[in-house]
Amino acid sequence: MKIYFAGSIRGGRVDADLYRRLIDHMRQTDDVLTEHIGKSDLNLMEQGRERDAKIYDQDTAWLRESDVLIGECTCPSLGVGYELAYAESRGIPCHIFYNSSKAQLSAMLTGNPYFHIHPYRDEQEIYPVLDRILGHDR
Ligand code: 6K6
Repeated sequence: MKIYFAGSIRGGRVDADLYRRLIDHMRQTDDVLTEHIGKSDLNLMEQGRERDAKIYDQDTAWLRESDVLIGECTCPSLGVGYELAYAESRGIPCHIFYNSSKAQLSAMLTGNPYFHIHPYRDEQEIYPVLDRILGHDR
């Protein structure tokens, strides 16, 4: 499966290590188009109109070719919210994970039955759910 993994960049990098572990797990079996989300590269934050236009064009192209969007939404991010709405408008299945002991999700996500919402309290709960979504019950 082609997976679009969405996680906060300019919204805050507090969960970057978690993103990297989730991406590493999914890469064992599937194709994660957005591996860079888990990198601890400070250039991620660099801004510039032309650079941002390229990021937008590339990310929306990847989204259109994805089979599924997996979002980690504990750290709120405008970009991830946009990607979720973009994926919904194109009928791409969206699975949203968030740590319910650390954050509350926007009602615009929890109130929309299109989204599959997966609250968790411990990271280890995520992996079997991911495996099931990707069709790899272990
Ligand atoms: C260079 C190398 C790696 O990353 C960069 C530059 N920044 C971005 N590159 C790719 N996608 C990005 C970048 N900044 C934001 N995004 C997309 O928006 C990602 O797909 C994330 O899921 C989402 C994060 O949005 P913000 O609002 O938290 O930045």
